[in-house]
Amino acid sequence: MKKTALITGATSGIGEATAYEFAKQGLNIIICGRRLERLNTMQKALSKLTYVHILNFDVRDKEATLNAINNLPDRFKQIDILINNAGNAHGLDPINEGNTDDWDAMMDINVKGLLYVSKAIIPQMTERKSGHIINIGSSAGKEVYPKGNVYCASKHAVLAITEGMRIDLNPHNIKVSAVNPGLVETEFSKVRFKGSDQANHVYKGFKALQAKDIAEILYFVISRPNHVNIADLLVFPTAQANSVTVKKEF
Ligand code: NDP
Ligand code: 8X3
Repeated sequence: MKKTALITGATSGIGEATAYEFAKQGLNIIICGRRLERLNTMQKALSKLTYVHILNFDVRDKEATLNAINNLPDRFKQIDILINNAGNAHGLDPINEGNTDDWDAMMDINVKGLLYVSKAIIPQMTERKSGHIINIGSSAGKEVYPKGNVYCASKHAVLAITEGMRIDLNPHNIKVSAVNPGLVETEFSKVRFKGSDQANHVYKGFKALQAKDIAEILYFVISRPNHVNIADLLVFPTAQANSVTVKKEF
């Protein structure tokens, strides 16, 4: 039987590319996000390849999240793979100048949103004694860089939650993985810099990772044999050595 994957943050970047990759590989997919128009367009395109269901909710809204996932149609009720990808950075400021709305957004979406989605899906996995949860962390979850403060904290939290999940879900035969990318050229910087021109410079002068690169890695991670769990994976563009060392040529 075809497996079903639920992908949060599927309306752009890594999540969107993952939806295309998984559909191409024949998985049924549930694509989630706030921008309904994009979800509709994707559903139209991807339905040619597989069964696609849309869930339109904000991961910050606990009730909406639980309701959406608890009321899936029969064909999509069994979720075999959860890709916890929804998230963003909001702002890049020294801690003394940080905006509290940005802090709220990052902790509420990247950390609490991931927990709400997981809370809605884990019970069916523990009951079946199978499933795979992949949390999209970041190199920012492994090291802190200047002005990254709260975004880095949110991704450090994702890594801690991933490790906690792996321990607690171990008796239930559930795989838990973290995939931690470095610089990926998506809408990430547009969101971080709130549409300002700064976003246009982030990926200049080197070849950044593309969303498709991460999508292909995610398919590799989910397609290992039952006894193999890729627990933690860090991936940089070749030009990047760590969060602050990037070889740029202009
Ligand atoms: P994008 O901005 O392209 O995608 C972010 C996705 O998250 C969108 O689909 C967006 O959908 C969704 N999202 C954001 N806020 C919410 C919310 N409140 N409720 C529901 N969905 C939400 O960025 P990326 O693809 O780059 O980011 C995906 C993940 O990868 C994030 O967790 C990010 O932290 C992580 N990451 C990114 C890196 C990069 O360099 N780009 C590197 C390392 C990790 P919508 O707005 O429609 O709701
Ligand atoms: C995104 C990568 O370096 O912009 O998580 O924080 S970075």
